[in-house]
Amino acid sequence: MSSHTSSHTLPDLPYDYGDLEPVISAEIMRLHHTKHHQGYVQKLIESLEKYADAEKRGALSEMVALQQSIRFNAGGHINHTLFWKSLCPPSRSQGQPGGKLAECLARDFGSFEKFQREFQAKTVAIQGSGWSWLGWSTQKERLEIACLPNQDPLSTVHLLPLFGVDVWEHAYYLQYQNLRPKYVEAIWSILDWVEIAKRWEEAT
Ligand code: MN3
Repeated sequence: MSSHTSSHTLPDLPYDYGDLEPVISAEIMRLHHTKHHQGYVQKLIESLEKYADAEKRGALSEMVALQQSIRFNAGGHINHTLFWKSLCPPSRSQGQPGGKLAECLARDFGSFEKFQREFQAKTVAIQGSGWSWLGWSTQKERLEIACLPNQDPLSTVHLLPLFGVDVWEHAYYLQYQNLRPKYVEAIWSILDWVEIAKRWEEAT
């Protein structure tokens, strides 16, 4: 394995699997991290190795054929790495942001509650598997909500991700079954706004 591809590894969680209960069960967290996220990392490494090999041989059609797998698995790795870091135990969550991020959310959405309602509605309405995000547009200098299918990372729509909600069924089905709105509603109480604000301040 080349040093280039072996740098992609499953990150440790900043808390234990059971720490997000009762919002997300330990069982979901363990499977999501050690099976799903690990799977994206593994397939990303394999696809990048095949790509490097095809590139060495100048095999353009093989390179193009590998791009979908790289997009999907790299997206999965990027998205989940951000997801884990944006969450925290309910006892540590601040409920809503403070400081400049709170001001910017109020400027761009009217109020935190209006942002929350819009985010909730758009997230619940995603068809099939995907993610919803709060992102920062460097070009427009404003906060935006974006919903993307599959594992497409926010960079594909030229936004910097601040936090995302995974609405693949593997993220909630064992606990919430078909009730995606209940899962999305509950996730507000485990967002780490200090971490999210830090990410935004680094981006702006
Ligand atoms: Mn997932």
